[in-house]
Amino acid sequence: MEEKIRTQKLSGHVGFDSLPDQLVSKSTQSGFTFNILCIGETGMGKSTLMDTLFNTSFEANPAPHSLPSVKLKSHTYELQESNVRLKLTIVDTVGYGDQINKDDSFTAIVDYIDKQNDDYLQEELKIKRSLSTYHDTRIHACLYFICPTGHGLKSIDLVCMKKLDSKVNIIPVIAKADTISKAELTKFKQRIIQEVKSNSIQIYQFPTDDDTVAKTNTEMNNQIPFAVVGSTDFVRVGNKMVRARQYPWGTVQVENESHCDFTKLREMLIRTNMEDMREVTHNRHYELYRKKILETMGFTDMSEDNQPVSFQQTFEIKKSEHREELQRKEDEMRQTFVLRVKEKETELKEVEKELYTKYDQLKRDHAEVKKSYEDKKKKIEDEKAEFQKRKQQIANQQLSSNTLTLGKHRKK
Ligand SMILES: Nc1nc2c(ncn2[C@@H]2O[C@H](COP(=O)(O)OP(=O)(O)O)[C@@H](O)[C@H]2O)c(=O)[nH]1
Ligand SMILES: [Mg+2]
Repeated sequence: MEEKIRTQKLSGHVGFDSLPDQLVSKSTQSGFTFNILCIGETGMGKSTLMDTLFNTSFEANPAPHSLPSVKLKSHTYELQESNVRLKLTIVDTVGYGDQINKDDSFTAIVDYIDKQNDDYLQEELKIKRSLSTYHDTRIHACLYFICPTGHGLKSIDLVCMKKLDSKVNIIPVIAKADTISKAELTKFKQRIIQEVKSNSIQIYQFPTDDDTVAKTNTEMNNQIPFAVVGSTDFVRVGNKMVRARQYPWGTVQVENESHCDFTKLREMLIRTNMEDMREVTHNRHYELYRKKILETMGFTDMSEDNQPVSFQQTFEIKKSEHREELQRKEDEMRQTFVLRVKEKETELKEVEKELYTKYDQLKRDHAEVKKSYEDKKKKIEDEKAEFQKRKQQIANQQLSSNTLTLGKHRKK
């Protein structure tokens, strides 16, 4: 059914033209959150660049080079500029690229990003949600620090960016750009862009659909990756103190556009597209994560016959499937049990039979032995009787011969 919507004219001022102002006032009151992930080898200037970007000094301790694995460390800061409050989280990849085997340098990073998305999803799925006060830690911008080798990307860079490109807004930057010459830098940028394209890595594109920023954003999109320089030192230029790096042959001013692209990065990241990155994170990257998780949990919007399925229906189907599965498992277990009992029974019967046969044999053996003993005993007794008889006979014979001899004497 097509819904017809009519355009209606108002005959006087109503007041809902204040809606954008209401929105501004409400957002200002609740404050903003922005989370940056810095990926790059130790000593690549990540911490320095963060200090330079937000014009403050965040943390002091530099990370060591000897960690056995990559760890992600996050720090959250409350910043305020005029009446706007920003809760900024900076996540650092400590130990990135320091191991001999760099094969899974990206795993810890992928896990971290997924975990932040999962935390948000769990909050969304709660019965009692508090999303308005929830501290959203999903990564809005991922600055990838490229080593200024002049030789193109390393394999660790390509692998890591490829793994992350559907999960986060990647903004590649050439770190320590003051260490590479101007001519080399142009070639280096071209090579990086070409490698990113040939590996079909999706890096974040500044939005060009809003007319007010379309022109600058298009221009800036063509200048990626920005070659940046960071510094914690200040140098007097004219009557102003500016962030700079001093060398024996001259000074590199961080905010000087002819020295490096730092101001472009700041303009794009903070002043023009911060909100877009927050939106893209929520609408694209988080949405993709959420879709994947809900699908693996078995939820779907459309059934196999292309009918819309509600959450409730899927839940019911899953429940009955689960119940059937349980029943099936129970039956299976019961059958196995009966089978095992039968097996044991036959086994026992077999043993019993064997025992009986053995017993019979023993009985027979015993009877035989007994019989042979009795035979022997009888034989001995017979011999004994014979012996007694013979003994008697001999005694009798002796007696009669003695009597005879005595009679002869008397006759003499
Ligand atoms: N030449 C140059 N050195 C830098 C730059 N940024 C930082 N450094 C230096 O590199 C070293 C490591 O910087 P750090 O910010 O601690 O690196 P992280 O380990 O990536 O956080 C420090 O001595 C910085 O002064 C840069 O843009 N150019
Ligand atoms: Mg650091």
